[in-house]
Amino acid sequence: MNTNMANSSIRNGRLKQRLLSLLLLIMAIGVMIAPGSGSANRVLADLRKPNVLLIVSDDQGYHDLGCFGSDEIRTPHLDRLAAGGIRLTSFYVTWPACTPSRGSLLTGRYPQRNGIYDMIRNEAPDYGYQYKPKEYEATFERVGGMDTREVLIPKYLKQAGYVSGIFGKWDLGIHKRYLPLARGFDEFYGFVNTGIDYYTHERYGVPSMYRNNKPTTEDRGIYCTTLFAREAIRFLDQHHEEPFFLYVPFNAPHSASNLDLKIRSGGAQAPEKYKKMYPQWKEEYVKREREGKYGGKDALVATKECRRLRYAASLTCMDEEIGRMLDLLDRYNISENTIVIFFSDNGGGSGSDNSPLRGHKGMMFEGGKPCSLYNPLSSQDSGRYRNGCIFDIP
Ligand SMILES: [Ca+2]
Repeated sequence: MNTNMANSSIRNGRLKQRLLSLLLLIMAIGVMIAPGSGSANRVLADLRKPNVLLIVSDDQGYHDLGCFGSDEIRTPHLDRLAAGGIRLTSFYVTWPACTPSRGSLLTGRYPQRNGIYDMIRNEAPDYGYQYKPKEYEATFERVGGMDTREVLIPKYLKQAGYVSGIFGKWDLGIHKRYLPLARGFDEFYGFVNTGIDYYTHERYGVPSMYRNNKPTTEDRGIYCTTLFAREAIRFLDQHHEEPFFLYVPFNAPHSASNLDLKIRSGGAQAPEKYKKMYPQWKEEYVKREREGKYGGKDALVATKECRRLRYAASLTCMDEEIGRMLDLLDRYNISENTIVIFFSDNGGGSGSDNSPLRGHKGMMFEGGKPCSLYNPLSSQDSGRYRNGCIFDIP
């Protein structure tokens, strides 16, 4: 074993101890206070069950929050969360891309153990191909999903009397047996595939939004970050008097999954209101000078500055919606009893600033490799941590 491999092995060993401690904590809440499971539970029975608000961004760069050093992107509400909680500056996920990272998040298990060790998606649209309807139905994106023997967090929490909701990106299979309601969640509104257009809610032309177990186009045309927050706030209005697990996996600031090269090349999408907050960057498109993977010569593609603008605006919009959720916890006087966790599912993608880490989403370097990805996370924990602490142990 050479030095690099030995270091990698040591890192992986450390990861085993620390990687999913956060998730185990959440699961432990469910197991420890489940009724009828031991004397410790009787002691804990009188304690007020903490709520959990778990917010995940998508392909966000390590450096792209004010509280993580950005002087370019406005994220005042996440900065507020960090100021009142802990910044975990060496937080790791299990994989440098969406699906396996989320599979591990919800099971507390490594990808190679829970079976989701690659993306549940079709690669053909990457080359400009649009499936015919019947053809599409037989693709992996339509038939793949997490093994139904895997037990997800909400199922543990249900034993402890929790109500659970997910509003946003699911990404673990679209058959009914794979959808959130079959995995322990009580409510679901969001998209089932790994990426969509923020306004049409389609993945390369295929509708992807669901309410519970049924596809829906009821909100087509409305910016999806706003929709996911709307549903999360409705859930809080309805369930703030009982213990809840609220999972809000935004797709922001992930690139839009649209076959139109002008949209796709621009990365994320954002409402005009937020783009106007960044007048230093122009939303410009230029003609492509040569044939490329995603389109022919002369097709319009976004400039790097344009991608940065759209990315930043989508992030600030998400931050504002998170602020509304945090405000609501205060209004219902449950902030002190709610664990709030925020992090990105993997390293930064298009338009992001992943410094000072090397590499980005999809890479095996610190900026993107499995088991060694740094991600921003802030946790506000029942008043025990109030000083904006930094926790830098992997
Ligand atoms: Ca991702």
